[in-house]
Amino acid sequence: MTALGLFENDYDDDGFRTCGVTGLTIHRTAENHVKLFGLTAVVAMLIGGIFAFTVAMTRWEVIGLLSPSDFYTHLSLHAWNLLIFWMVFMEIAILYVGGPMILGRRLPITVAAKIGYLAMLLGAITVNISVWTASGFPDENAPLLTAYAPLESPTAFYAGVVVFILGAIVAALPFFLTMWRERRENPGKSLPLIAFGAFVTSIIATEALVGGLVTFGVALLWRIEIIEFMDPAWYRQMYWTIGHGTQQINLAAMVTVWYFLTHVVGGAEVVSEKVSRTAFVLYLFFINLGAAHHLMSDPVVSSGWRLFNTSYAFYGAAFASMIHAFAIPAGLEAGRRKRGKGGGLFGWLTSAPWTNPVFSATIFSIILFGFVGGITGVVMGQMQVNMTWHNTFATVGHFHGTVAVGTTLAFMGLVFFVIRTMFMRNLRFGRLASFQPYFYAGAMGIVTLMMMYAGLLYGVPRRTAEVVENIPGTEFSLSAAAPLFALLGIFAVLAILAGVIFVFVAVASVLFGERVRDGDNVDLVADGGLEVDGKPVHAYEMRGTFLVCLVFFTVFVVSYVLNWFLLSELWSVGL
Ligand code: HEM
Ligand SMILES: [Cu+2]
Repeated sequence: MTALGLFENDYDDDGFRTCGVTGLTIHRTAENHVKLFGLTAVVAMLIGGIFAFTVAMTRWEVIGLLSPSDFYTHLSLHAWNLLIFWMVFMEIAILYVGGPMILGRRLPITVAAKIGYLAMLLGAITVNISVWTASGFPDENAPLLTAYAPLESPTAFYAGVVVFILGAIVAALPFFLTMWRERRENPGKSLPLIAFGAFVTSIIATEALVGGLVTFGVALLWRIEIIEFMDPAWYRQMYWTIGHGTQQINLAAMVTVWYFLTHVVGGAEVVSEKVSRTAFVLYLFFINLGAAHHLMSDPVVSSGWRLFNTSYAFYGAAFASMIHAFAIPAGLEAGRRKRGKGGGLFGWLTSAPWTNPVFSATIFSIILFGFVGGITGVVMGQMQVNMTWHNTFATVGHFHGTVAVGTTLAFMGLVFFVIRTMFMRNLRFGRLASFQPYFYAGAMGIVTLMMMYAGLLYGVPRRTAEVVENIPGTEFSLSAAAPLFALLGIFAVLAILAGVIFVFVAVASVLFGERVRDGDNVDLVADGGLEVDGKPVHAYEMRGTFLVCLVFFTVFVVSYVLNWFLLSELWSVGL
């Protein structure tokens, strides 16, 4: 990699440089590790994306690419590579940005970062190989994302997961040490918002990873028969500490990236730091309780427990998301008006740098996460509606709304940003790069909606290779859903093509992009600059955002009502 010049930047004698775009003081150690984890994440995305193709072409039954047993192998690899490896490698990179880079410090104990990295890599490779080579029933099954006991998967699979989780914990240690040193050296100073967001993310991550270590550690012992009996209810409850917990890492990391990138490339300012910080604290206390939404049809937990966790406790987290949903566009509107880029109701938006893929990817992430993933999550996370959504394709639609358009787009924007400001390369195929977020957001947005409609309108189940043509042994026909699957298939191909373009542009730019010196990439900076004087930011109008929020709430209410209506029609509950 040194030969390719991937780790060469101009640092001073102490290993620091000042970034011409963000103004941050960056140390070589932090920067090199961000690059390493970021690049690896892109490779994981490529692998997961290949399986997106085979999985989608199977569910589009006209094509019917894979046999049912191969389908599970491919679906498992799709989920583990994208939801776990692509996201977690990126998230470690985000911790190093949010900690040492934002605070202008070096990355301490780099040996932990390297050991952690190697363990994560080893774990990820082991999981991939063990799932790919699993021989099948009875004790070598492809695990899907959940690997629910008592269904047995290969021993190496559990071991690989344990090693991966351990690696992620070790890789997070340098971040924690950075925070600890920062607090010790500057006891009275509050952390910048981005560092604060990264810190909250890291605590949520630790809970999830430790939970996962217990779950998969015990599962491994059970698989090698040191423990004789595995209680499926215990497993399910424990599993969701990581299964859902990793989604909360994704969420908190993504929101942190939103604040960061809208500021740097869009000129957003945080209107009220207190309010935004409070929202992060709410995540810290409430968001993990939302994991209970995965156990709503489990007989072992009481209705009171389910209701408390998925309604009352979960509202704490939903409320926090509403705060961010207002604060980020408001910060963008006020910040841009302050820079003289306002004008009318939406001038701050129309004048924004829409051809910059870092900006457009971030904004599409915010919009699609909010309108598609967020609303559906709150709707289906609530007990009654969940009973009818449960295990339908609509669930898959919901989480592609959150992770496949929401988080993935934000992280794609971040990768472009890292290429421009840390690899110091101009993007190759600039026009294609500008077009990529539009293409991916549009195509994947439609895929997500089709998934949702297939579940909501026809009750199509998830995780089965064949439904439209044939549900063995039943009279229940889902053939009416076939047109939706045709649309799903076509747009899935387009979305995957957009993913290919992303990987292609990213890799081509890192390897063959024109090298730039610091200062030559300032075109990225929001017009009007990062530092401007003027009235305090909250003194500027935010009426555009207000209108957008009203639209958001209207969609919310309509979705809510429609869900109750459509699903009760579908299942004829109580008749
Ligand atoms: C072009 C992009 C993508 C397409 C076309 C796609 C398509 C699909 C399809 C058709 C399923 C199968 C659902 C079923 O039969 O139950 C699926 C499952 C899944 N996808 Fe994707 N997906 C894409 C991107 C992503 C991304 C970016 C992520 C995560 C970051 C992701 C995470 C998952 C997960 C976790 C599952 C469920 C696995 C399970 O049930 O255990 N997908 N996807
Ligand atoms: Cu969840």
